Amino acid sequence: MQVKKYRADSMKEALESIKKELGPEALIIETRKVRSKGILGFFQPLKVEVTAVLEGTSKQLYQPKAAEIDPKVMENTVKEVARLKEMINTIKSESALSTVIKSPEEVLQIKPLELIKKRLLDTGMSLDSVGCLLKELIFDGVDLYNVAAVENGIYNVLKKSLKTKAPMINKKPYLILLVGTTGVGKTTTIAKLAAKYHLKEDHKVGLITIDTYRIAAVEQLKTYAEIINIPLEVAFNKDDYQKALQRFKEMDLIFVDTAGRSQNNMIQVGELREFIAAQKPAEIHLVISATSKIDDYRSIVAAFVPLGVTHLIYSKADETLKHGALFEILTKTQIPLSFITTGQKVPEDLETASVEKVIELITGD
Ligand SMILES: Nc1nc2c(ncn2[C@@H]2O[C@H](COP(=O)(O)OP(=O)(O)OP(=O)(O)O)[C@@H](O)[C@H]2O)c(=O)[nH]1
Ligand SMILES: [Mg+2]
Repeated sequence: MQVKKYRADSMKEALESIKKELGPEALIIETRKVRSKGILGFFQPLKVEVTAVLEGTSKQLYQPKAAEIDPKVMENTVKEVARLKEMINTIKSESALSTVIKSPEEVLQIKPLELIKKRLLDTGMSLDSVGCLLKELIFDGVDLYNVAAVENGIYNVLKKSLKTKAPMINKKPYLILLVGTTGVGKTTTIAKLAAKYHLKEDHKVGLITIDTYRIAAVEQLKTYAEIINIPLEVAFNKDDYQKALQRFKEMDLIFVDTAGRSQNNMIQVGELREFIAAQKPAEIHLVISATSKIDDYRSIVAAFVPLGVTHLIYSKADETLKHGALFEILTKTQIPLSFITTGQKVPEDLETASVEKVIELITGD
């Protein structure tokens, strides 16, 4: 009896080599997916390893002499035997394959996957998204039995699904609007951004507020503008707004603070549209708070994105440990994240978004 292991890129290739070397009588006794040895093997796709045996006795079977058999019968028998052999080989290769490709239910019972699924669900990510991430691991050929490989695989899948982008500032004046629901941190974030771009990066920055519904709102931004030492214009209507823009035409950057709008009040959201139509901003950043509920994110995105949102800002990241919803929003909207805010302190609690930081937030690592 001859036993031999064959490694190939696919089951088909392995079976062809077996057939060529051992002949069609060879039996397949084991198939498994293996990784090439060494550190480089980790980055290679998995290979198929098939163990085949050839029974020595099969060659000594009784062979009738040609003369003992009617030639027609013989011809038919040879054809029939060939057909049966082919059938058996197909069945063998299919059953061999089925040990490699498992059903989704079985796949999820593999320990490292079960663990990572639980961890991702704990972040607040939806079952749907977790399923998609795990499916990507399988497509990427990750060794699902190896905890480190699964963790590394998840990192890579997250990395390719998430997008971040800082403001471009490629023309003058570069007009950026911050929009969002009430109390998410728009005004505080504008103060942090103004300090970053004026004090740290030496840009000429002007602030305009169109949030004139509350005296306190204007006072709040005025205080920040005075501390940072940059000009602030208050616009009660579109006319004021255009005049303010005109006064700031020599600025490098203009940030516009808007009133908090309920995503459920389309009239309020519509008022914003009028200002946007009066002067098309270079960028519109939608501020979403880490403390919102997942259902709220959906309606917020649905109400604000049609205004022409170009970036997302994730605020109040310090107020929760669960950031799975951020993955949902970024992947569903495909809008890049520009900044993350991590506290009430102006200007320090602001971070320029990076994919690594987002992954760190989501996975808690
Ligand atoms: N913990 C935490 N609090 C924040 C953060 N950003 C803002 N806040 C606080 O959230 C509250 C509301 O912030 P604002 O900047 O006034 O929010 P807004 O979106 O301008 O609110 P409206 O103009 O009323 O819609 C304030 O108490 C801020 O100090 C943050 O990143 N983390
Ligand atoms: Mg405000």
